[in-house]
Amino acid sequence: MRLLIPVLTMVMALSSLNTSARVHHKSKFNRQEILITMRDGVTLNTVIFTPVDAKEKLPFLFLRTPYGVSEMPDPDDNPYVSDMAKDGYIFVYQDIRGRYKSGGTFQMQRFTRNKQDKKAIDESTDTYDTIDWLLKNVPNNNGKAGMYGVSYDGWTSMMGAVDPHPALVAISEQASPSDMFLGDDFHHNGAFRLSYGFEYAFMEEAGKTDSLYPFGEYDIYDWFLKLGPLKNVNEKYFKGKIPSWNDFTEHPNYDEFWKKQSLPYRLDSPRVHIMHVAGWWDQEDFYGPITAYAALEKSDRSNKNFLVVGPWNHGGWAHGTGRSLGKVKFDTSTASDFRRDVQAKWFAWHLKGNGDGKFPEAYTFQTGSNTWKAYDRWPPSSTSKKQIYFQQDGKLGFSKPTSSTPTAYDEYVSDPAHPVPYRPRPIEQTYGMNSRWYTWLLEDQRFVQNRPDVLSWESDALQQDFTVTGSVFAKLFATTTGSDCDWVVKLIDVYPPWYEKEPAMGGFQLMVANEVFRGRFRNGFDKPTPITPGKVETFTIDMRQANHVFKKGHRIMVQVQSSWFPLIDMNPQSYVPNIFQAYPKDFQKATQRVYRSTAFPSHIEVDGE
Ligand code: PG9
Repeated sequence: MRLLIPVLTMVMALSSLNTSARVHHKSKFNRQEILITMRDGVTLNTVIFTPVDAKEKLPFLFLRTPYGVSEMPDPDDNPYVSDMAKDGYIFVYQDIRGRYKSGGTFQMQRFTRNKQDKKAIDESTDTYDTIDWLLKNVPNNNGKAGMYGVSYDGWTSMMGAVDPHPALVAISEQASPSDMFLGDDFHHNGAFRLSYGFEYAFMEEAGKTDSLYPFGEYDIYDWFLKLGPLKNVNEKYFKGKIPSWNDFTEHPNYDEFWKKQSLPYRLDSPRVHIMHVAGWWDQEDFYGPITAYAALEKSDRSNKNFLVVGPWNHGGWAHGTGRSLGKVKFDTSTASDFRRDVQAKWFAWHLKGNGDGKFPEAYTFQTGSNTWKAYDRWPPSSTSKKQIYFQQDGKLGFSKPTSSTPTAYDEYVSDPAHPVPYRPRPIEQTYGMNSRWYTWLLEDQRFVQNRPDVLSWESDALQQDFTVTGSVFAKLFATTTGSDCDWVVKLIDVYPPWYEKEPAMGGFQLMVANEVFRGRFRNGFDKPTPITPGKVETFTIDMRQANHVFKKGHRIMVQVQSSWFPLIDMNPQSYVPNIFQAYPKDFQKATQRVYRSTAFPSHIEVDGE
C-alpha cells in the first residue's frame, strides 16, 4: 500500500495525474524499470527516464528512496523536477535495499560500513555501484551525476557523498536528518518523539512496502494515553518485531549507536558540492540540514557547502507555489521560485556548465518581512546576542528582572494523566487521512494559552521591528518537585489584536522557534542525571534558528509547558534509568517553577538585529 507520507504526498497526487496524463500525451521520456546488481550480488530496482529527443549528452539526476519508485511520474509531470526536465537530464530513481522491488534487507539509516572489510556494503557503495553502472550502460550520458531528495532521500544523497563516485559532482540534500537523538525525527534534545517514532518505524519495518499502523481510533492522543508506559508497545503490539523500536528502547541515551548514525560522524568534509535545503516550519527534519551545513562548513576549504532555508514545511519546496503555509502568507511564490531559480540553476551549473555559478553562501527567506536574503556566512556576523527576559505578571521584556524575592517564579502542575496536546485535537494519525501533521508548527498557540499547565509571558506591543537572524536559545532557571521533567519552550510572534491586512489573523500566535528538552540530559546527552527535587537548576535549550522579523505593533510571547503529547512521550517525572522500561507507578504529578529573579533570570537569547 502506498501512503500519504510527506515526501510522497506530491508524488502520490502526481502518479494518478500522470496515469491520465500518459493517456493524453505522448511521453517525452523513454522509461525503463530494471534491476541493477550491486557488488554483493543484491539487485536494486531502478527506474530510468531518458529524454527521447536529447540534442546533447546529458547528466544523470539520481534519487534513492525507501518509498517506492515504480509509480514515479514522468519528470515533466512532476513539479519537483519539471524545471530541470526542461533543461534536459536523465532521471534515475532507485528503491534502496530491502524496500519495494529491491533485494536485500532494509536497515533504518544503515550504518556506514567497516571500510577495512572490502566486501562490506552500505548506502554509499550502493550509490557508487549504481552510478558506475549508469555511466557504462546508459547511452549518451555526459559522465556527470547529481543527487537530490527530501528527507530519507536527502539522507541517501548525503550517503552518496561519503565516498563519492568521481562522476558525482553535486548534490542537494533537502531536509536530511542529521542526528536522530538531538534534533530530527526520532528525538529532540533527548526527548523521544513517540507518535512519529512509533508510526514511522512500523510504516517502514512492518513490511517491504509502507503501511499505516491500524490504530482503530481517529484521535491518537487517546490511543497513546491509553497505551500507558512505553514498555507496553512491545508487550502488547510490536512484540519485538520492529527493529527500530527495539533500538529506541535499547539506546535511551546519546550513546555510540546514535553518535555513529549522525551525519557529522559519517561525513567529515564536503567532497562534492552540496546545497542543504531546510524549511523554517519543517515538522520532521529542520535540525538536519542546518546542522549538516554548519558541521561541513568547518572544513569547507574549497567553497562547496551552501545553505538555503525557506518558509516551508517538510518538503514544502518540492511542490506547489509556496505562497502560504497553514494560515501564514508569504507574498511570493517561494517554492516554485526556489525550484526554478535555485535548484535548477544549481544542477545546471554543476552538471552542464550552464549559468554563472554564482550562489550565495546562505540564502534564507526572512519571515515577517517576507523577503529573501543572501548572506556571505550563516548565521551572519552582523548580529549580536539579545536577551528577552521573563518578568512578573506574565510580562516579557529586554531588561533583566529586578525582583530578588524568593517567590519570583511562575508555576504549574504537570500531570502525566492530562498531558498538553501538541496540536489541537483530534490528533489524526501522522500520515493518515486529513492529517494536520504537515502544518502543526503553524497552529495558533492560543489553543493552549489558558491551560493551567502552560505558562505565557508576553511583551508590550513592539515600538519598532525586532529581527532574529540566527540562533535561538532558552535559558530556564527552574525547579521541579519530581526528579526528571521535560521543558517545552516556544518563541511566538503575536499578531496585533486588530490586523488590518488580514482581520482573521488578529491576535494569531505563530511559533517562530520551539523545542523540547529532557531535563535528565542537562549535564550532557550521554550523562542522564536525576534532578534534585526543589533545587534551582539551569536548563540551556537549543531552540535552533530563525530568520524572522517581529513587526512593529506585534508582541513577542514565550510559552513554557512540560508535555507535548503524543509527539513527545510523557516524562514519568520521577527518574528511572530507562524511560522505555518505566512502570505506571513511576508517572507522577510534579510542580514546576520557572524563576524570573535577579539571581535566576530565565530568558531567551537570540542572534538579533
Ligand atoms: N522524515 C522521514 C524520515 C527520514 C529519515 C529517517 C526517518 C524518517 C522522511 O520524510 O523521509
